[in-house]
Amino acid sequence: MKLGIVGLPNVGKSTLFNALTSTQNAQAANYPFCTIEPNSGIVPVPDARLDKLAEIWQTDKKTPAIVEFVDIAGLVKGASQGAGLGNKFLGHIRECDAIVHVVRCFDDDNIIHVVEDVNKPESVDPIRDIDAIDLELILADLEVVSNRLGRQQKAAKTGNKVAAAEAVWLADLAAWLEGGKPARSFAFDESDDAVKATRKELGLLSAKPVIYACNVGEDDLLGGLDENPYYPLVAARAKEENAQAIPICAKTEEDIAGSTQEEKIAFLQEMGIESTGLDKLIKASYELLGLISFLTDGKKECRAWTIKRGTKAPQAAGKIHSDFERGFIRAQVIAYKDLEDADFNYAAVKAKGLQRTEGKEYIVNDGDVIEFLFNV
Ligand SMILES: Nc1nc2c(ncn2[C@@H]2O[C@H](COP(=O)(O)OP(=O)(O)OP(=O)(O)O)[C@@H](O)[C@H]2O)c(=O)[nH]1
Ligand SMILES: [Mg+2]
Repeated sequence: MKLGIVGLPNVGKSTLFNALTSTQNAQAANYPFCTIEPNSGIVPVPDARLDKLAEIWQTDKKTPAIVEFVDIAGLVKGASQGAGLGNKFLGHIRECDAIVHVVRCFDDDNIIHVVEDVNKPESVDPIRDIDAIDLELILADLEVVSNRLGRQQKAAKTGNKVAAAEAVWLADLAAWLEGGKPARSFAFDESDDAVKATRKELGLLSAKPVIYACNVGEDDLLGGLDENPYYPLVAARAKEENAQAIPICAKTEEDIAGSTQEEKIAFLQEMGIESTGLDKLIKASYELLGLISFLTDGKKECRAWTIKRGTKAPQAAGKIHSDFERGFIRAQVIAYKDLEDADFNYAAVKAKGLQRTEGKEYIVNDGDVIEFLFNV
């Protein structure tokens, strides 16, 4: 599961990516840093619950959940027709499960802003910019959908009923995209397995879930963004789309990424903010992918494990070891919140009956602290 960092050229995508990945480098975590490609990096997911458990247990090893980000080169208007670096980069987006759309929300005359033509600088206008990127994704999708529609219409003429049924909704989808609307807001018939399968096969770019990362100026974070005219526009747009807009100053984040945790906390206190935009962005990205964490704890290791929301106990156990899934007997579960409320007094939690015994059908919740019993 990975997120592609997408946006117009020069809006701060690589700056954000560097901040994301060098945080990881600086953190000297207990698992190897993993650069899959130069433009792809694994980033630990901040989790205060895991930090607390590690502290309580004085654990030897703390292993956070991770999420992968890919820094994709800037798209310009016309990319779907091959302009700029064009289709190659649309291909990179296709391989991602979700999109972090970086939108320029800072003023700086020294940083050229281009939407269409590298030789034609433009003003900062986040909504126009979002539309420009969206349009490229939509046009790329329209091509994919139209091709398939053509094929299915042909097949329908030879009496293929399945193709005929598909052609009906593909035509609706094509009209939707032609209207400039992204596939993510199209009403796919989710109850129909054939529709779901085709949807997956199409790999539509504009259907991918999105988070807007609003790259604000260095001074904007002070004073709670009151001075920034652009962020509210993106926030409103995101709201319409049921998406999130997260303000972030990529440059500042990059500057402090190499600092120690203590230095960062001091810096944030000075700024009067709780956590950096980067932390929020990573957490929101993880959620956007439909991922949650369950926790295992102990002196040897405290660890956050990644599962898809809705995963049942045996499959969650299988993340730790396939034997755990195969020989699953039951799970001993404490909700993190219950531990916290009891001041991490495990005996008290158990005495209150808050350690639950769960079986094969149990759907694991975010923040469950679990011990699996198995037999192979
Ligand atoms: N003032 C200011 N400048 C920024 C900020 N974020 C990035 N920049 C500057 O903008 C320029 C472009 O940043 P990049 O991160 O390379 O932009 P990009 O989106 O990766 O660009 P392409 O890969 O060319 O599409 C650099 O000179 C950055 O220092 C910011 O928050 N404020
Ligand atoms: Mg870049």
